[in-house]
Amino acid sequence: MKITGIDTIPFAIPYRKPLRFASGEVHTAEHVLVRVHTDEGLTGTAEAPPRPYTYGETQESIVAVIDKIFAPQLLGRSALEREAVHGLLDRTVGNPTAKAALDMALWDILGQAAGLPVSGLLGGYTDRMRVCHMVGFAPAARMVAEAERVRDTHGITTFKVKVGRRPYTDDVAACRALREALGPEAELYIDGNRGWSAAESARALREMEDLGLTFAEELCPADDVLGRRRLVSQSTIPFIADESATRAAEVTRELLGGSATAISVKTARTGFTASQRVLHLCEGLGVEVVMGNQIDGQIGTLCSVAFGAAHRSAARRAGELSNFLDMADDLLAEPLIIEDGALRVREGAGLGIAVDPEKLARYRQDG
Ligand code: MUC
Ligand code: MG
Repeated sequence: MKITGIDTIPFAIPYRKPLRFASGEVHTAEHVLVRVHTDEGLTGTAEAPPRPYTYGETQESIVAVIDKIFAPQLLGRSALEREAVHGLLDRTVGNPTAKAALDMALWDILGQAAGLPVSGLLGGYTDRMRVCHMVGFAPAARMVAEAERVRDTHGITTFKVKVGRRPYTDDVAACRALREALGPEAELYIDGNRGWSAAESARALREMEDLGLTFAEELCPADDVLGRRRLVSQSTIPFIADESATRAAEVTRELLGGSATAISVKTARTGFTASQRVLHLCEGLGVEVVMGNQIDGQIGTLCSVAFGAAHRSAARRAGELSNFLDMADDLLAEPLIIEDGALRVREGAGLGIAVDPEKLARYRQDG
């Protein structure tokens, strides 16, 4: 099962409604479709979403690092030897979503070769995940209207609310409006993308104490080491590390350093192989995980739910799996559907990703 070719296809699909958060905003999904071909005629597929404000990658850098460094290393290697492949990829630092897309495409090939779904190969815990919707910055009334629409249309009752604006009291008011509108049965947590200082975060958490938040994520920078440690030690709810803990070693550092007490797992940055390491590390250390969203399209979301549903500890919480709903279109031939607040794993061998050739032709940017 030798790797004979790797395609990197940049594509752009506009968002109907941009997503805004403290570290950036997304108006168009400018992602890279990654396809790995083998000599036995199998093709593994995944997508890489550039997030310069989180990892420093761009669409161009993802294409370049795969075409110029990773593809020459991998061509001719067995698609089934993931450890050997990662040994080669890890000679290059950084570039997490480029590496993750290659990893997931290799798992897709493995599943197809075995005639089994990847989610089953990874663990097969369940066939679906409850969905959490991420609500971006907008005036409070618009955030409430979005959450109510998503709840009424898709049955979603868990919401991650973007915070980190100044003054922080605007975000406190938005969270309060969401709690009042959605009632006690809705689950709410917040993500600051490092927008506040530790002191602002502490004040905001204190003022939201009665809102019954489940988690707080990345409210202030992890680089403010002592401030963040003090905040986390005072917090009465688990504090999720997302962009401060993007690899297993960083997870260990943030948790043991007292800068986080829960972890966001994102297949977009750790694929399946390294996501399993992060997940098992968290299980061993006794901290909760949440399946996070890298503002994934439908292909990325399919990968995320395949991984989350495969594992008991990842399926416990609702996964952030719904932001593709705001995209004007997507590449999948058969669109994902969220029903009764849940998203199902796709059946069939591999990841079950079938790209619509007409849509790919319409949205690809490489002529
Ligand atoms: C999130 O959880 O932070 C926004 C920036 C990023 O890297 O991911 C998104 C969502
Ligand atoms: Mg986050």
